[in-house]
Amino acid sequence: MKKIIKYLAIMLLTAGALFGADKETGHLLIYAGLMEDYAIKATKEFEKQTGIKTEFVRMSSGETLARVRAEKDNMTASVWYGGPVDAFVAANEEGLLEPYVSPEAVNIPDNFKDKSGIWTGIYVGYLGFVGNKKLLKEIGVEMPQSWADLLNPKLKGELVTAHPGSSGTAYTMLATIIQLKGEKDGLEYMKQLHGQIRQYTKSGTAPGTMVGMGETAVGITFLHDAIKYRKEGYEDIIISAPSEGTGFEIGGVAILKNGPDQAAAKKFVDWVLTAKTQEIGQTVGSYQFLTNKDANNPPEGKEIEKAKLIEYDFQWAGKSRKELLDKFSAATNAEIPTK
Ligand code: S7P
Repeated sequence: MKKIIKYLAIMLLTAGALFGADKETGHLLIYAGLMEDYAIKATKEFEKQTGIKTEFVRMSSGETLARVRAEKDNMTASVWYGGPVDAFVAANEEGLLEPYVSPEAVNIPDNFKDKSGIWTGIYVGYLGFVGNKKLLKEIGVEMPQSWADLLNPKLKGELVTAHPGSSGTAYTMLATIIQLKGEKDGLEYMKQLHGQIRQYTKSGTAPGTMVGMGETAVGITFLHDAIKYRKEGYEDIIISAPSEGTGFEIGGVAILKNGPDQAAAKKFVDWVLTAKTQEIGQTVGSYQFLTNKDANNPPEGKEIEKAKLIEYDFQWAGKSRKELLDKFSAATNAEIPTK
């Protein structure tokens, strides 16, 4: 009897290897780019519903990209969950992602997904400005309403943004400026903006809390994050979207190539694309617009839905990532912060 069971087990394993069955370990590690509280809630819920032990590490986009590059031959996570898809496009250029067209992707409009399943969009967020109304009054400056306003000499040393090398938010800013103004003028603008900056942060969400706490007057960030912080008690927060037009993110999900549990990874991707899962975000203050056509957007989005958006080119932005970052560094000498 023992011999028969052993024989059957060997047959099953061989068939799996021959027919490319997905590896299954019952444990899923995720690299998460969205807010920590959102990642906690989503992974707990997924674990509850599927029984798959699910853990995550929260990192900014540039950090995740560096990590998956370093782990190319020994990937420890199976899914990349959240963060602007420019970095996913860059990762795919280096062969770090496994295409997967989820059956759930039929409910995601074509402009929010890669057609070969390299990444699929889960939310959309608009870039803009966050200001502290008390501080702005103190220094006698109106809340900036345009990219040009950020160069107001009175705002020198009052601006905070993340660094585009570490942060997906800030890379969205850099790619937005280049798409709006062209490379030459765009880099010149970044150089002038650099002269206004008090501090580059590692994460794109940090400027919102710094402004909320009154450490600095203005930040560049995703507007839904500023709304979250205002609702959480930073009452002096005000927001605006630049009148020349602004960039936006598609926050994505993707499967990492050679990740240890491809079967659980696929289940997770199927699950996060459903309307019900996407609606989890707003229960913990993540107010992005949702990509599933049946999902209910958070009412908090109403405040920003009229922002003027540019036709942001995610393929171009992802493929140009290294080149643009090199040019940004040459123009500004700004160093990537460690925290
Ligand atoms: O979850 C909030 C959110 O703004 O965080 C991501 C954001 O880019 C922060 O990551 P970085 O530190 O890499 O900038 C967005 O995808 C998301 O909407």
